[in-house]
Amino acid sequence: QFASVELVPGDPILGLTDAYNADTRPGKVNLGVGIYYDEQGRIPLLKCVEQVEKALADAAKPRGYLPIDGLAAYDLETQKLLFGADSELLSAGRVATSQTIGGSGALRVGADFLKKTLPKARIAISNPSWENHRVVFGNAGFEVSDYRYYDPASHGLDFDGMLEDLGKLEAGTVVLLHACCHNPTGVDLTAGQWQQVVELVKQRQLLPFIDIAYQGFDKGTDADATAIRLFGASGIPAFVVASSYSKSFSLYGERVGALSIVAADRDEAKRVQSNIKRTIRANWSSPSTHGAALVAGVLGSTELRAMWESELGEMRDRIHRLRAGLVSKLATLGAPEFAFIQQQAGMFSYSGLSKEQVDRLRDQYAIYAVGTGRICVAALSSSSLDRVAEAVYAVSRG
Ligand code: PLP
Ligand code: TYF
Repeated sequence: QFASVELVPGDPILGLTDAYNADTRPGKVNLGVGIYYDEQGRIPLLKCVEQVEKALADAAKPRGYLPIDGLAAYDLETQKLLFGADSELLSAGRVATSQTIGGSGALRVGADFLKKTLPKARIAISNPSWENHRVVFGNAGFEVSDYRYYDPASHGLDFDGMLEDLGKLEAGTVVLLHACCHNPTGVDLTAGQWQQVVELVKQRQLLPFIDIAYQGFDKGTDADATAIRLFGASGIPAFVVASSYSKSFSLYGERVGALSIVAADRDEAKRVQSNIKRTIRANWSSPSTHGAALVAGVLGSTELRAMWESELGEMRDRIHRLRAGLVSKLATLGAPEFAFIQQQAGMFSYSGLSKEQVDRLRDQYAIYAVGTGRICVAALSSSSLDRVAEAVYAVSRG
């Protein structure tokens, strides 16, 4: 039956972790996968999460199914975090939110819904983007194009190119935007640039699809949602948000995400939600209970929410310190040209290293990075930083 099935390549980023795990060299460093590690090289278990977890265990309950669109308290808290607790979109009932299997599930269900509702629409993603964007929207039947984004010469944003490319898209085209902490480049828009994008999107009647997987990892939970807040205030009739708590709650394996669709009014939002539920039913039927209970438990408590903001702030500050440390060490070694790493935001940096240099990092120094030169700054530690800087310096000069 399956004789003609061919072997397809695995995920290149997850494949790096396999190679790293099999590496027996001491001092090896994995800067491949997008995971935040603490100083001890562990994935943190946030104290706020642990408290809710203990309370849940003490009051252990039977596990019925959740509704198709998830835990109501989770959806509500998610809306407030994304759009702002005092958002007029929320008081007007214009946002339809569903709990999803991670941010990935939100992208997939959002893509399926859009394909069904707007079968002729195309999608444009940034060049480069998270590789899964192309895969998910392609599998949902979309023709995927890209708009200019990263400028290799400045290691920053090609904003003119971005505006020019967005300005050429047909009305009704879906535009995938990273709200903050762009994966893979670490290059973000300023609030002023976002406002220009909002105006262009409005004028060209494009449909924004905002992916926010790192809220709180650059400036803070509100500032990192600037794009959502500006689109929310813009008066456009519709946009989509796929969000993830994988990183911000350090709950990767719990698969906690959400899809929020902004509609023109309360009635339209209800009709949209009924369709989203049908799409979810055809995918995973209903989401899982535990992760959502953890997040809702934290966000629903004033005290635990403050604790979360503080723990998230510690992760954010530490990433900023690691960026500064890497840049300063490289400058001391004689490579001041890496200063741009401090301008980039979030877990990732496009280091500017070539595929060949990345290969040398791995072969000669047991340092793993993605072939595109993407490094996960959040996987450095004060103990690995000097070694990484020295290796980066060496391959950049060799
Ligand atoms: N979107 C972006 C830009 C990401 O980088 C990621 C995860 O790496 C996701 C979405 C998906 O997140 P999740 O692990 O919650 O599915
Ligand atoms: O590092 C990255 O960009 C991601 C990591 O279900 C990842 O590809 C891994 C597994 C997953 C989602 C994201």
